[in-house]
Formats: sequence, structure tokens, C-alpha cells
Amino acid sequence: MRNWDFYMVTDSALSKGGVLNDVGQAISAGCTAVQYREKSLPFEKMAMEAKAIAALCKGRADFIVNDHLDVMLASGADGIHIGDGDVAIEEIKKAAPNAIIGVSVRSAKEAKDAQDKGASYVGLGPVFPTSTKPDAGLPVGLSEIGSVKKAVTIPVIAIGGINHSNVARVIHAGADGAAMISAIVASDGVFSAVSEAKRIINESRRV
Ligand code: 3NM
Repeated sequence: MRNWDFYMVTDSALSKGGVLNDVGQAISAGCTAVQYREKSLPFEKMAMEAKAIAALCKGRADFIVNDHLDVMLASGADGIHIGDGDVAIEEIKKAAPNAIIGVSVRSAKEAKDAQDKGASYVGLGPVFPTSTKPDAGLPVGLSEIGSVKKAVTIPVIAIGGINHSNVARVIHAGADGAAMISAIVASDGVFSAVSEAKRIINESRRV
């Protein structure tokens, strides 16, 4: 795994320029972690898009597929991100022993459980209110980041309602990285939105 201080998640519904264009711009701006999050396309379409993203990421960014083990395997992605009710970690490890496995968690206890089961990193959220994932639940708040960091040794990526105005607080609270959807893909320019997010993150690590 590379340094994942900024973690991009795709969203075809919110995207202005299309998912592939978004990923290309994000990588050009220095993004090192890309998650393909697509809920409703047929397998063939997802696999095709994921293969194209894998090619864009090759040698420059780690590529993670949300939920779909079959799409991860078909595209040669580096890993998978799972949440409640998705494919079990044991099944992923059987199919792809070297895959990076991310698990969505809401608390220190869930994070510890995920680490014990073999997760490579956790996604903690929603840190702030978000309308991008309507079923994300109530915000856990910045303080949970510190609790989760104390409970696990694997990287903690914060997600949910993170934007350019609050990402510095997320990093100060201890997150290893910040994941953003709407603040990036619904912006007027993905390249500049990612560059600016990375600049703020780097700056906030220094103070
Ligand atoms: N997962 P935005 S919140 C995909 O809490 C996702 O696990 C979350 O989108 C979680 O950056 C979320 O636009 C949506 O708020 C994040």
C-alpha cells in the first residue's frame, strides 16, 4: 500500500465528466488510492470500467473495488472495500490471498474486530453528515478518529462529508487519510480539487 493521505472514491451519479475522466485527473494530481464504487451496473459493464481504471492506476495508485469480489478479480484490482453484509473476509482471502482488504467501520470496537479478522485498513465514517450515502447513519464525529487510531495499527481512512474546509481537522484528529466523493467528483474540476485537497492535507501534517 502506498501513502493514502488522499483517497478518491468514484461516483457515476455525481460525476460531471465521467468516472474514467475523474480517475485520470485525480491520478494526474497525485492521488494514490482510487476506489471504484458502483452500485447498479451489470457485471460486464462494471468489469470493463474497472479494467480501464486498473490500467490508469497501474504503477501510480492502488486500485480498490467496492463490494464486488467478481469485479475485483476480473479487473486485476489491488483490493476490495467491504461493508456490513458484503462478502466475508475469509472468502476474499481464499480467492485473492494478497488482496488489500478495506472494511467500513463506525467505532473503535468495529475497527478492532475488522483488524482481527484480517482487514488491511478501515474506512471510518461518516465523520460528518453526508447526503452521498443516505444510509450511512449518524455522524461519528472527529473524536472517534482518535479512538479508532488507539484501537488498531492498520491505516484509518476517514470518510463522510469531508471537504476542503474540514479535511485539515480530520488529519489533525489523527486519520491516516481522508476519502472524499462529492467534494471532488461534483466539483468543477477534479484535477484542481484533488491538488487542493492534497495541498491542504500536506500542510496540515506540518502544523
Ligand atoms: N461511506 P461524501 S460515507 C461511501 O460512512 C461512503 O462508511 C461512508 O461521500 C461511511 O464525501 C460515504 O460526498 C459517502 O460525503 C461519502
